[in-house]
Amino acid sequence: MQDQNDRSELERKLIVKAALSEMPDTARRLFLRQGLTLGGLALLTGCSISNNASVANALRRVSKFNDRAQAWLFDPARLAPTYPRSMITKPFPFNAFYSEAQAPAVDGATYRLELSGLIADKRPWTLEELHQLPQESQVTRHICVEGWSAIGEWGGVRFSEFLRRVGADTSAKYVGFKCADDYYQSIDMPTALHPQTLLALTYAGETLPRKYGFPMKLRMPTKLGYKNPKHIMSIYLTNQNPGGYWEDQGYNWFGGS
Ligand SMILES: Nc1nc2c(c(=O)[nH]1)N[C@H]1C(S)=C(S)[C@@H](COP(=O)(O)O)O[C@H]1N2
Ligand SMILES: [Mo]
Repeated sequence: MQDQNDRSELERKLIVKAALSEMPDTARRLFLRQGLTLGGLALLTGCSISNNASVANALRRVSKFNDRAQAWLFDPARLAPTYPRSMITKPFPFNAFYSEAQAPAVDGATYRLELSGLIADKRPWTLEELHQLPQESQVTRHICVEGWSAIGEWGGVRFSEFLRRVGADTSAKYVGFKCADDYYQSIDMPTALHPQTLLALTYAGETLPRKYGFPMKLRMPTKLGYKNPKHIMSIYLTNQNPGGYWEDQGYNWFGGS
């Protein structure tokens, strides 16, 4: 069996670097201060790091640990920064796992938002009904892990208010989302209830354009771009983590920004 001591200095550095990149800023600073070593990573994850499979496993554990650390560090009362309208990025970038022309075209007239899981009133919602709820707007920064960020203006219904109206069991751990494309997402309940988490129906004061998620997206300035599902068709509450499109390919699940 290859011992961690047999690894080259370069290899050790690369593994530690990969582990660090899985950690949120706060945890990273803490581990850097304590001098994270390969041995430290083994201790932290309780995994041996003797071969490539065990290294992958250790990194997955760091990501899970990262979820717990981020959830622990998440302050439900702390607001993400907001910006003046003059700072809005124009044009606001489009991003998806396909090109802009392939964005799903949802028919707003027949649209019904489906609700399921731990929710008392599962009656589906028309777009018109969602527009009749109290609306608010925010100018916040969207940060994509692909290396860009942009400031935009979204308007819509405070998600906590929507959850209250439908009799959601807010002791449930997760809120899951299914989209009109093959995208799916899920978030933790504290983020769902955060005051800046919006069921967004507009962009820049206009009906949410198709490319940005018509008829409705979830906008959370406290989370990275990929956590913000566009074209939401159904919402469900559950205690089983539903995962997410990118998370199930290795991205960190909590995805705080
Ligand atoms: N339905 C759906 N939602 C999605 C995605 C997607 O491919 N499909 N991509 C995510 C990613 S990675 C980003 S950065 C943002 C991009 O949103 P935008 O087009 O409004 O900039 O949408 C997120 N939500
Ligand atoms: Mo993204």
